[in-house]
Amino acid sequence: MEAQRTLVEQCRALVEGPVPAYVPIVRGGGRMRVRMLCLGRHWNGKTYAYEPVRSDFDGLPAPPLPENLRALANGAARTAGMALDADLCILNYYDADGRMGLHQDKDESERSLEAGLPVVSVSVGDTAKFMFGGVRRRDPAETVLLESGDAFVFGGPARLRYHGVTRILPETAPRELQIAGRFNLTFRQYDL
Ligand SMILES: O=C(O)CCC(=O)C(=O)O
Repeated sequence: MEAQRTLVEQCRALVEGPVPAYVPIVRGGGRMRVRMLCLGRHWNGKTYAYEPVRSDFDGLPAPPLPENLRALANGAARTAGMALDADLCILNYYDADGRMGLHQDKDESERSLEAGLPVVSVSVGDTAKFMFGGVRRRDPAETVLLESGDAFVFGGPARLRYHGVTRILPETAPRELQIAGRFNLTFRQYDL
């Protein structure tokens, strides 16, 4: 719980920091239902490509990926039996109405995707209803409840499985965290 509390504080400081989180407008014109901050590299919601600065928003540089977060991700991957040297993280804040449509994480380098380097997802705060599907959009998806403190790792043949968040379950965060909503951090390794 102490580690979760520290992580919540760090996430808060990052999203309210000098390069604050924002609500991306994606290439179809839709507003995402999260506040997003990319660390290490910026994911551009208009081009679906990574870049050093936020050219789809305010031109500010993506803040560096903090070393303790990188170590957290690499350790979670190792625990799941996979190797990762995370170099970027997408930090999302979901309020009670937050969600994320079904998608694949496939904007990292071809070499990273071909090697099946895992995505490590770490959650703190309210529980999320997370959908985990197959490698084709039409494949059936299972629902997994991601609770505060959970890490979910998908790599190897699962690296390109579709996933998304259908709902946040309000007021399910541990009381000690004093948080309404949810932070999710997804770590990836852009290149080998
Ligand atoms: O919030 C989550 O659990 C999923 C986040 C996600 O899919 C992403 O950042 O690509």
